Amino acid sequence: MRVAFLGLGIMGRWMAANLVKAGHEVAVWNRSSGKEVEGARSASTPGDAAQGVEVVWMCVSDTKAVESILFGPGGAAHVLTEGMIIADSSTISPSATVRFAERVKPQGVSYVDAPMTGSKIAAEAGQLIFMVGGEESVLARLQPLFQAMGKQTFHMGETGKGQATKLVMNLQIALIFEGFAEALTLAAKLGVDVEKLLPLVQASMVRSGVVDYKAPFILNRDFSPNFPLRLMLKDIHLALDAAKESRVRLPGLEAVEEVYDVAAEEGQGDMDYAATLTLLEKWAGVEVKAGAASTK
Ligand code: NA7
Repeated sequence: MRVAFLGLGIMGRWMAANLVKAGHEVAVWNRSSGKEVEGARSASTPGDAAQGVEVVWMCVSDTKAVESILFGPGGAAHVLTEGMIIADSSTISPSATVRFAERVKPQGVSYVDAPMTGSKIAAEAGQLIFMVGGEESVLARLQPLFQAMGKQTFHMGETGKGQATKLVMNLQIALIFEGFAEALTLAAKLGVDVEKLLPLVQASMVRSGVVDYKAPFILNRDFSPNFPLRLMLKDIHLALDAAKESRVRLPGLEAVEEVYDVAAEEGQGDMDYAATLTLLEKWAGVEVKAGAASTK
């Protein structure tokens, strides 16, 4: 298929590369220059990338970024033609997604929200899991692209439901990781060896994919970004906004938001969200270390 891929960040560059690898004709665009994908045409604007394609796929930071690459100067919406599909793998506001879809509908353009789970490693391996909102027939047309970038696609309902689902998924990741990080911090303070604790966690009902994924990074003190803290904080804000719009209270997530706010203020925004552990450690005066629990 002819695809425009907009946004070559941590996730997007691998997704676009996998589309090229699968034999699709890809034009890429990124806001800042110097990011390219081998085998893809580098376009000068989102509109230039979208010229004459069947699908415009986006993967940028936030709601404002999506709005600007679609509707801003040089945006993709200016060159859309009947029958084209817009697919958005950014994590953004569900209500804004519905508004964007309504804006392009008169041009005969279908809009699918397709945020994903699985971080950098899954993007690189083409093993992402997509949660998708949109019409069944449009999803069917996108199957070759989903297959090139991911391993599973879950159809959650009409446009906007993919984003709503993503927020409730990341709400759980943030709360599960916070529980794990707080447990490790208290364990260190109480003198429980983390290397003895982890096999117990894995053998018990406490076990989770989040713990499986994050524990090795924590033991290596590797907080380089697989999923940057600033993006998890953005998703926490999106979930709290959606909760407010629908009059739902989320006291646990509100508490976690404060931890992320402080961590971001302390300059950890570009580190992995697992770096929130170091803030808990600082407050407790301990460091979680393999082999021994030491007091700083
Ligand atoms: P990254 O690695 O932070 O990449 C973000 C991308 O979004 C990157 O290409 C940015 O361009 C682009 N961006 C950010 N703001 C804008 C604006 N205003 N206009 C156009 N492009 C913009 O994020 P990930 O790849 O990890 O994640 C992408 C999304 O998937 C995000 O919603 C996650 O929550 C899930 P830059 O290179 O900075 O010029």
